[in-house]
Amino acid sequence: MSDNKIGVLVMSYGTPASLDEVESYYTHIRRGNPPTPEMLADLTGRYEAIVGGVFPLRENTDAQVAGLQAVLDRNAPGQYQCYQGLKHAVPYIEDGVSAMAADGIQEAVGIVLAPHYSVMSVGSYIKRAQEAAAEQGITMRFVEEYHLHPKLIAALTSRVQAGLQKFGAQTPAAEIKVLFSAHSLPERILELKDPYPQQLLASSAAIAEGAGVSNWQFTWQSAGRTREPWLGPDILDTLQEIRTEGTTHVLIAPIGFVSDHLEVLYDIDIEAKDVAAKLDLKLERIEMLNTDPLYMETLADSVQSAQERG
Ligand code: FEC
Repeated sequence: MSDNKIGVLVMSYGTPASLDEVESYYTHIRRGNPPTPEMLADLTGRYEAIVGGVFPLRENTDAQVAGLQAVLDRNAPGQYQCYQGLKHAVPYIEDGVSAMAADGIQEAVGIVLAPHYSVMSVGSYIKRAQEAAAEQGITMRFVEEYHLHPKLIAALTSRVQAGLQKFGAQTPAAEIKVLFSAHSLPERILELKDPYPQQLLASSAAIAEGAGVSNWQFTWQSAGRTREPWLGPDILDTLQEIRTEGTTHVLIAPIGFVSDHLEVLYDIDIEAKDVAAKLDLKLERIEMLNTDPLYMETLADSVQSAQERG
């Protein structure tokens, strides 16, 4: 079908299709090591707690891929064809590359639905896609990051502004602490001079400036349950700390994520809210990007620039 179309491999984390698949999904995340029964029960419980076991990430990823395709079709009719490749669920990254090959695609651009680069996150998606593309004889280029794309920053800035309104007109913005957050990673990324922490701080600063917010800080969330140390401070400790310092209102902006999924709907909306309630801290969260038109344009611009750069 190709007619020299350029493939676009849109990569995302992946989620189980049903509660029955949580164990195999968790085993995949743990690089083939099955979780203990306690770990499995804990994760299953978290999925059950968010909207009764429905897995919103799958639908959101589908909608984001369709949204990106629509913008590419508008910008460059007939030139690009999107494919999905997931890190921990079907269709895996390798399946997406095989689908491109089956359609006769010879050239492709890869992009991850995560704006900040770490060798352990985006870098690992790219490595798998690159290896699969080499096997299939597809030439691939990659978007490594888009954390300061002006349209992404504009979309997040307006979400922070809307989030501040959630506390009501009687709460002055200066009384609200904005906590930007992202998925923690093992501390050893620091030895690798990984750009991830700096990129997250750069996005946070740009959004805070755009929204006119001076009372903000950055914190980590959702650290994995492994033996090695993960980047901190963790959001649950940060909530405690800012409360001790006198903060009464907090707006969480999970800018490392682009979708409603477990790490937001459970880790923020249930776990962090519960801690905040015990601390008598009013907590709100910004809306996630999902298919925000500015986010879709950020992805399309990034794909087209990578292709044009060659
Ligand atoms: O909604 C869903 O079904 C999926 C939610 C989800 C997202 C997500 C994003 C990231 N992760 C990243 C790194 C790690 C590392 C480990 C790890 C573990 C888990 C577990 C679950 C999980 N992650 Fe995830 N992650 C999501 C879900 N993640 C479930 C396993 C249980 C747990 O620890 O909570 C540790 C692996 C190990 O054991 O060695 C590392 C990074 C991101 C953000 C970038 C991206 O989206 O790729 C980085 C969404």
